[in-house]
Amino acid sequence: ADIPLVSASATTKIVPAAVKRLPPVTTNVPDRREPLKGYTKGMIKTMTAANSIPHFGYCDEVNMGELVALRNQLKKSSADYGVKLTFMPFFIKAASVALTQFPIVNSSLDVASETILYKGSHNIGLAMDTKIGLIVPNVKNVQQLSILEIAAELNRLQEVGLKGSLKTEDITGGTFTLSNIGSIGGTYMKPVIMPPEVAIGAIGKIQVLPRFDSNGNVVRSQMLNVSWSADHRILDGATMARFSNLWKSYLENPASLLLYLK
Ligand code: CAO
Repeated sequence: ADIPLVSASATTKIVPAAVKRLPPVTTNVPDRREPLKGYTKGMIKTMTAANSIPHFGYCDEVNMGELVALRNQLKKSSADYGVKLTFMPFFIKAASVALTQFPIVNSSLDVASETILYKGSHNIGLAMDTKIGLIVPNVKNVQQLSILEIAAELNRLQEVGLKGSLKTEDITGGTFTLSNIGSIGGTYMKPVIMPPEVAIGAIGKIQVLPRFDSNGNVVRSQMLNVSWSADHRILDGATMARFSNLWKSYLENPASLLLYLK
């Protein structure tokens, strides 16, 4: 049987009929000015600062077949604990294990003191789409957490985030960010780094596509795209490619992650 890859809402076709009420027909809509507030104000500040970072991009695709099957197996056990298990906890844990090998991807550049600060904690941020705008809470100390614990913390952040009541500690202290736009749609993206971090990854939607297996046969494959942006002042393409290869290897062979779980 086909495994559902995205929620019904994410796969629902967008048809004009979905717009319940026709917009009023008028050619005379006056301009409207609205004061900036809340998270939008914060986003202006952060993204303007991000603009001073020389970004470079690196993209790849990941075969999600094994992870899709594994998550399906584990969903029920997680639900027994009242925890919803999506792909995010795996993306986050795989990133943390890969960051252990590439600490510079989890660092900050201090231009004034000409130093690089390697962060001990993997506080992995996730871009979250809420009614009040984009917010980026982070899961603290992912290096110490099981996948179930990450999932539980994500559930909490999502619940509190959707209510608009995240605490300052939830949205500060991030050291690396992932943006799963794939829960909405899309393949590639051009994510913007959250200063003082030095890298961010954007994840597209899992798609069923034809790919060749090792025997040269075309097989039905569940493919996911990742788009990294990194600070080219201290990171180079080769480092990001190696980091991405490692992250990808944990997702393509999720059993290999077991070796590093605490
Ligand atoms: N491909 C396929 N399916 C995906 C998917 C992907 N990339 N990402 C999520 N899904 C699935 C989930 O597994 C879940 O499926 P089930 O219902 O079968 O369990 C379903 O879609 C809904 O997931 P979710 O969105 O509730 O949870 P999540 O942990 O995957 O993602 C969050 C959480 C907060 C990252 C997401 O809700 C969100 O806000 N994404 C948007 C991020 C964004 O706006 N980025 C842009 C920032 S720059 O402007």
